[in-house]
Amino acid sequence: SAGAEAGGGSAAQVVGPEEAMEWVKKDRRRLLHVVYRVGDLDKTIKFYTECLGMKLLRKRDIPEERYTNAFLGYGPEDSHFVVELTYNYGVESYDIGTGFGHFGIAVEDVAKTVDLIKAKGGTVTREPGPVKGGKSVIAFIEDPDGYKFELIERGPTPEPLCQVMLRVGDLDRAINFYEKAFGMELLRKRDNPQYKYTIAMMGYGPEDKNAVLELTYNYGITEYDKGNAYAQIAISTDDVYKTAEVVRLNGGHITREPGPLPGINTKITACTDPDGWKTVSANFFVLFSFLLRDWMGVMYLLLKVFVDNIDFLKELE
Ligand code: GSH
Repeated sequence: SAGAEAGGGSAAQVVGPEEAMEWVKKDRRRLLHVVYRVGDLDKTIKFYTECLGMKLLRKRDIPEERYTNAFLGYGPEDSHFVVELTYNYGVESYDIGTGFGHFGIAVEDVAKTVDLIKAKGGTVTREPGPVKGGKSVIAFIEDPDGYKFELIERGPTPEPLCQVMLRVGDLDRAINFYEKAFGMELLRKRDNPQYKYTIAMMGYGPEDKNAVLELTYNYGITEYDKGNAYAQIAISTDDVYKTAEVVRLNGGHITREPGPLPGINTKITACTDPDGWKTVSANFFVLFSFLLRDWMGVMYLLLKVFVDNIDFLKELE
C-alpha cells in the first residue's frame, strides 16, 4: 500500500559497516515521544494539563491487550517531543527505581509555576532556586506516580518538554553508544566535582530548540535499579532495518527485530543501550499514518507515490 512505502526502505538492506555509520548521521531522526506507565490515567492527565500546561493530544484504548495510551505535550506530535502514558488495566502503581532521573520542562517563571502546582495540591520536592554549583533557576516536582519533573527557567522555547534524564554507569560508554549507534551529537558535557557527578546532553539539535537525552554519571556508581515504571524513548528513522544493523555494529542489544507491527503500516525495532535503557525506532511517516484522516496527509502520500514512481511513469509514455 501507499502507506507502507511512504517511509522508504521496505526490505532488509545489508550494508557495510562504514556505509551504515555514515547513513545513521544522514537519517531523519528526532526524539518522538517518551513512554512510561501510570496507575491512573485521568489523574495524570489532569495534573499535566492543569499544572504543567500540556495538551491532551490523543488517547487510544486497546482492550484486546488490556491497556490505554494517552499522548500529551506542548504541540502536535509531528513537530514536538511528547509523552506517551500507558495505563495497564488493573495496575495501580509501579516501581520507578533509581536509574530514571526526571523529565525536564522549560518554563519562563519557575517560582510562578511552583506556586500554581502547590495551589493545585501538587508535590514540590525542591524549591525554586539556582542549581547547586550553577546559575540556572530550577525546581523539582513530582507527578501523581512519583515521576520527577525538573522545571528549568528559560526564555520562550518551541520545545518546553526538553529533557529525559537517565543515570548511567559509564558516561563515555554511553556517549559513544548514542553517537555511533544513534547518530546523536554530544551537545554539552559538564563535570560537577563538588557534587560528584558528570552530565552529558545528547540529541539531534541544539538544546534550546530540541528535546535532549541527559545522561548523568554519579562518581563510583556503575549500576542502577530500573524499576518497571519508565519504559523507553521513541526515535524516528527512515529505515528500521538499517537502524538495527547500526545498533548491532555498536554493541547494542536488539530486543525486537525490525519489522512491521501487525495490522498497521508502522515498522519498528527496539534495542537496549549498554546500561539497559530501551529505545524504540519507528518509521516516522508511517507512524503518523493518522494524518491520512486529513487532506494534507492524503496530498503528501499521493505526491510521494508519484515522485517515487516517476521513472516508471516516464517509461509508460
Ligand atoms: N546525584 C545527582 C543525581 O543522580 O540526580 C546528580 C545529578 C544532579 O545533581 N543534577 C542536578 C541536580 O539535580 C541538575 S543538573 N541538582 C539538584 C539541585 O540543584 O538541587
